Amino acid sequence: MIALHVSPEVEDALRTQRPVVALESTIFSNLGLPSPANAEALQRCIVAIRSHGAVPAITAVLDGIARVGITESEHERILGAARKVAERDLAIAIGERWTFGATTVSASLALAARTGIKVFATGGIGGVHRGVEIHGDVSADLYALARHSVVTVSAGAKSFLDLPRTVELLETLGVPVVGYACSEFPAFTVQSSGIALKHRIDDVSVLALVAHHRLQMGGGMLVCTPLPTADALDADMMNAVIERALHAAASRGISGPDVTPMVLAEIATDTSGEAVRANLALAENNARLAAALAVGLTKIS
Ligand code: PSU
Ligand code: MN
Repeated sequence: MIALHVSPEVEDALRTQRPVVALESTIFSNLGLPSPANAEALQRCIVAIRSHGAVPAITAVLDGIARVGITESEHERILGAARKVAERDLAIAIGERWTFGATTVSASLALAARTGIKVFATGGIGGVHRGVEIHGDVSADLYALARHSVVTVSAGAKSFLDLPRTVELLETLGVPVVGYACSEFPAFTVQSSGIALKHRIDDVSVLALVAHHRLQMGGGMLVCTPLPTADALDADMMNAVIERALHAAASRGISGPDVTPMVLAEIATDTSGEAVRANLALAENNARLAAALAVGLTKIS
């Protein structure tokens, strides 16, 4: 058993079978979003979850303790300088007593599963990086999605990834991918990647039933929803920005876990904040759907 602390509020909600939505902390840290947009993102996600009557459970490693659910007075710490904690890093962050380890999707799923939380919301999951045939970089998020019995809600995967390969690998790993009110895999700040999804569900209560059965079988599931039209960015514009950002990362010799934070920062600067605004909107939108799904799940079990 790992050193894991669940907040009294989250523990109480789980014990009384009320809806809980887990959140990662990388997106809210200095690795995910620039300040002060990160504080706004955190606030909007929490409000979206609470307004549905669900309880938010932010995951992080604070002072060497894996945490699920943090108090409002600790939110400030989530917005600060972080070291990235993927699932493989959890034991290291605990053993070495890291001050603030920001959990990625994979680490959050591991903690959520261990705690008994069924629904998790993020912005966009990690996936197969472009140029994988050269460097082999594939996010551990995909394997965590397959292994942990938690439903993830996201706006697809980050658009600077190789999205066709990401969708293929999810299939190989046996992860059901369902579009909520969309027929194509979303591309993060862009509404669609053009990749057709096998499954589309428009009704949250049906989605909850599907999620229920999947969780019973063991293993996770990905529910995708595109960001609202008003906040979406143009695909051609974003592609040009992404090309530049990836080129900048490569020419500085950035690799491994440092790629995602660096590329996100480049894109933020290059779009003069437009991508950040879209990122906030999609994170909030995902949190809202995740809360509705968590509520739907409590009505089944
Ligand atoms: N999506 C965002 N912002 C982020 C990330 C995703 O909008 O900061 C983070 C998530 O924590 C995700 C991680 O799990 O990037 C993936 O990193 P990598 O590609 O190194 O696996
Ligand atoms: Mn990687």
